[in-house]
Amino acid sequence: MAIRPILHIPTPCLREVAKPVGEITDEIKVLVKDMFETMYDAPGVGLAAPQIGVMHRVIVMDPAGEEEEPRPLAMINPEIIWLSAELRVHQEGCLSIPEYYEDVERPDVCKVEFLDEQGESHELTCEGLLSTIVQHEVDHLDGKLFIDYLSRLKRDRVIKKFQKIAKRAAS
Ligand code: GNR
Ligand code: NI
Repeated sequence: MAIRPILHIPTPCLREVAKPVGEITDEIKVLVKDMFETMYDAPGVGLAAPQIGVMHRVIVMDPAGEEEEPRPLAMINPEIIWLSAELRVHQEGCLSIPEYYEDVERPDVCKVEFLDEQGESHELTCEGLLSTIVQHEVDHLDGKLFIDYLSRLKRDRVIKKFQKIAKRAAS
């Protein structure tokens, strides 16, 4: 197992669409293990494969609080098949946009269909924090980030800040 480096904006692959997983090979199983290790090390409550530069439709999550038992959840080829009309605001952050947090309004409840690591198909109704995380992670698979839901002013400001950081690191 390995902790893999997490990419930050403006890395281009964070804006690309990830490809569906065909066969669940050993390579995919190692990817899932590495993603859990990377997520728990960060620490974060979710991670999408593009955040470590792998353009496959794989996400991992753990919505458990610090005092609770871990609840690891891995989804391959997740598809959101239903969203509630009712919306809810959660404060979001992203490991690819470190130390930046803003409120985002999203559907309160979602239903997601996905494959587990054994290739078994599941349907799960998600509420609360898990619903937010699932929607945030599935967005990553489509090159979308939570800052895309903010005002242009806020989004441009945070993008500029990270562009400067990247330039400084490259020089
Ligand atoms: O660790 C994370 N916390 C979080 C908080 C609110 C809404 C979404 C998230 S996901 C984030 C980890 C991450 O960047 N996943 O892609
Ligand atoms: Ni994120």
